[in-house]
Amino acid sequence: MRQFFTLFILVNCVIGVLNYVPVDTEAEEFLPPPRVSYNLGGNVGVKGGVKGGVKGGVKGGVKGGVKGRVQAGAKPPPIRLTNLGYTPPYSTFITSSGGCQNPPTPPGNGTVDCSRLGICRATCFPNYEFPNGNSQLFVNCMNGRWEVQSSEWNRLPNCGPVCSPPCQNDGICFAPNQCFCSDKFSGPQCQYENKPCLNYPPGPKNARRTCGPNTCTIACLDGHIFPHGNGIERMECKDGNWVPTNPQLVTIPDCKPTCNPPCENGGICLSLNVCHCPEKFRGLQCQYSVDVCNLRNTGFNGNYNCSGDLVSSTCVISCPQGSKFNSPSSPSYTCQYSTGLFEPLPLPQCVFAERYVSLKRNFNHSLAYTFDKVSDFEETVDKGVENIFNKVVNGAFGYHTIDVKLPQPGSCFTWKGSHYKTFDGRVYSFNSICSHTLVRDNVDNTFDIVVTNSPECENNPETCSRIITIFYQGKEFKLKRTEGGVIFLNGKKKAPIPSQFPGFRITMLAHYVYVFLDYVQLTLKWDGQTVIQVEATESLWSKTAGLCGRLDGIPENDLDTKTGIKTTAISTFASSWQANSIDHICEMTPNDQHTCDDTNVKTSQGYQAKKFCENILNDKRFANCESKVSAAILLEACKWDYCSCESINPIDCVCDTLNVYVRECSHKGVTSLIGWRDPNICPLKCTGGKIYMTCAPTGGQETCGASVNVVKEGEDCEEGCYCPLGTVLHEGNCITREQCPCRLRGRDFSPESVVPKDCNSCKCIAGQWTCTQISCGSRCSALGDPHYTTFDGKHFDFMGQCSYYLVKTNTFTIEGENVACTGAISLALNLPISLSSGLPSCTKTVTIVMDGQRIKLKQHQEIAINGKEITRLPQKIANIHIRQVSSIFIVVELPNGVSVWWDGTSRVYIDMPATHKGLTKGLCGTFNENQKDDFLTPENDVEKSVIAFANKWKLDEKCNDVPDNIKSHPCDTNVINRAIAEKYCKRLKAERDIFQ
Ligand SMILES: [Ca+2]
Ligand SMILES: [Ca+2]
Repeated sequence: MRQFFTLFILVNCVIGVLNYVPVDTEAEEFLPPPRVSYNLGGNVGVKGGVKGGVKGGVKGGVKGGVKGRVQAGAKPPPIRLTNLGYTPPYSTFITSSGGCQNPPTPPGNGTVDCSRLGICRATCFPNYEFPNGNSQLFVNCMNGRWEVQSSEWNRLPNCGPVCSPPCQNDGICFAPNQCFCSDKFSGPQCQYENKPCLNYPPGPKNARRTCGPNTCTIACLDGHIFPHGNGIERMECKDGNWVPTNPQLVTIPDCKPTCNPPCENGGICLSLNVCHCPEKFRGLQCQYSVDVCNLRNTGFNGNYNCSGDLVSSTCVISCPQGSKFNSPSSPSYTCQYSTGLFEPLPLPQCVFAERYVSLKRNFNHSLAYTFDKVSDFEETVDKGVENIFNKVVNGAFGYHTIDVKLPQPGSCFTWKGSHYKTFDGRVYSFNSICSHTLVRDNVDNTFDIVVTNSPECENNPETCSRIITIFYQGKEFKLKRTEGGVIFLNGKKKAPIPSQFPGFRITMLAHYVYVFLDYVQLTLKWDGQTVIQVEATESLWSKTAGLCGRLDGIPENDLDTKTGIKTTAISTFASSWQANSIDHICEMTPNDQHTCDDTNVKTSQGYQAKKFCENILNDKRFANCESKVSAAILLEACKWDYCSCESINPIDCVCDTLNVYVRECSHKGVTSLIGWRDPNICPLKCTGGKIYMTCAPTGGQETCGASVNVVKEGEDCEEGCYCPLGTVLHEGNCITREQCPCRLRGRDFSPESVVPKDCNSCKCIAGQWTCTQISCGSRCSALGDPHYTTFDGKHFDFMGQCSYYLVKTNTFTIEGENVACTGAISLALNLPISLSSGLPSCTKTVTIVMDGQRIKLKQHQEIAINGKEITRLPQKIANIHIRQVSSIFIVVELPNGVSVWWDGTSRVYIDMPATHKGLTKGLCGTFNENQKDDFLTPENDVEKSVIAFANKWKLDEKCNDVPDNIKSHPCDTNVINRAIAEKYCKRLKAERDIFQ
């Protein structure tokens, strides 16, 4: 850095010296003999002077000052990059045609060369420019005076350094591409807040998260809102933590789907426009009472057996034994909830020989009514519809059953590369090397999940795994296993796990990969090998298709082919769901030939398999499962595993089938058998100090970093290998929290490392940076056309044209003198004529009063101390140091640590140390980390309006207050400029990602 800086300055001086050399005289206007150009070091001996002066100054400055201050907050020592006391080489100048005796004074950081016609050209050094953004200006000699062409400048302004990209957050561009940051910010462009938020906040479900370094916007996806009704919320980084800007929120909740029209009668909006109705209501919005289609209300007096869904109910009617219809009957009668009418009409009636009464009973999901003959009445037992049904039929009694299939969640599996269990409980097996649609949304086509066996499956079942492709929201995601572990592809690009996209989350729990398709409420769990579990909520009821079948409570339709044909042939069904791509068609017919031979012959392998599987599936450890899921459905799959097993111990081959059995039971709510594994049966081997647990530790596996945890509460029970209590996971091993390294901007730091951060220091303790909490100083600025930023960061514009207290304390004051931005200042700021004609005001001088000393900083860096002009810098008076800190800025350092930066034109910055908290008033506000009281007046009232506040801080009562009619923002009074202003200003405000 030091070398670079020295070199840089030398290069600039060399450029200046080169310009000094007279050039070829043959060309036209600009080449008077002798042609000379003047550089800044005019009064310094060319060789030795440049070397000694510049080098020495820069050295000290860079080491202790500029660099040190930028990084660690030290104060800049005196450096003099330029010599503004110009002594022109008169002897070489030829009197110009306008009557000027001397050449014009060259600008700071620039040169001048002249033609014989009395026209001179001022050129800025590279990486410098004039205040109007040009790098050249022309100067004419008129009536013995030099005038800057097409301007009101009465002398050449200095060239200022250019920082590109520009300094942010009130950083001062004090040398080319060198920003001097205030205490609160750091980075090359002062773009980093000093206590940055190291990770982005977790994104809620069904939301899109957009983050900059200091703010995040969280917008619900279309058709979703936050529970409190908004569709968008913001978070900001406050002292390293993400905090919602909405004061009513502590965290940002998940976005909930909306239903339009809304669900009625207590129905819950389950997913976009899907209502989940209470038991007594039907209809897409739960708007109808279930009684609307109660056949009993029609007065029908016989047996009926109804089934239906949210939209309609269809009943088959019959007459109890000993009675008959009074007119011909239809096979079934259907009632739409929207009309409440059974059709066809009319319904017949039963004609009874004897008198019957009816009894009504309620069951879990169905209703059953019995007609009992009065004399034969007996108490029936609530054991479900079937028992009652049999009893009443056998006893020649009447019945009513209403069997309504209300939406329910479901769980589908595939495992061992050949077994499948549908949502509705069908289990079947086949082998295929082709890709198949495991499950898809057959109604809205929102997703499609395709599975393929990896090439190893054919010859090496040990390393067989599935390749999963998910088509969702116009994107393709792929999951597959490689030697290095599971990889996740977003399109063609490898993406990390965990990751989160709108409506899509992926994470790992132990060795399981979890994929959440939040938008359609589908969860996919993969053990990284062949076990895949697909969990669908009620919102996918009647919508799914593929090898998982249609989730509708009807197992009989689960083997329907893609074109809807009923079949019992697994190979026909499976081949219909082959997922062929345009460029690859798989022509193999799925093989559903069972691996076992005849089961009936006692010596056969099939017989052995049956015995083994019945035994293991009926083991007492699974006893609690039997009531929810019959083990019998997995018998054939287990036999298949046994007969194709190449391991010495057949139990090794049926572990996945047992795992599926337990997971299905767990999905149905049986949690008591989650810890089914033991050292003899299907143990999980753990490495890296991990131990087997049936559920992840609360909140998921802790890791060293504050990892992006995309698992929500209730989604985190997964068996596997986890770090024991008191340890955390780091690169595959369990270590104590104290051993964790810390990360900062992509780099690891070992425990106990210390890094400086602004005026504080941070130490790596247990994987977290712990920073000292020294409060830091702050910077107030008054820039050009009147933009003010207070110490507490409040921005305001004020057009007053008097002198005002920028800072007033009990021990010193800093005053700013504002004038109309006309003439030189206006031009310096490159203001359009339309503006400079009236409204804006600019700082013209800054005056610091302390300990009886009065230091006035004026235009062109002229300085007066107690009314006396000074010509040389640095100066020291009553412990107040005044020095040139760069080619542009003068800084005044007060003994109490306050420093004032002035650019000699219109920009003033005031750095206030933390020791002055609570002590300041004036246009720079009350420095107390509270913006709300920044408009404090001398009378200790807090004003609401800028003008009322600022007018009260003027020094001279006689100076006119800003009239009320200037209250409006210039963009409001000049609407034609608004769009272009916003375009340019947006660049300054553009947020940059600190992790990019
Ligand atoms: Ca089904
Ligand atoms: Ca304040």
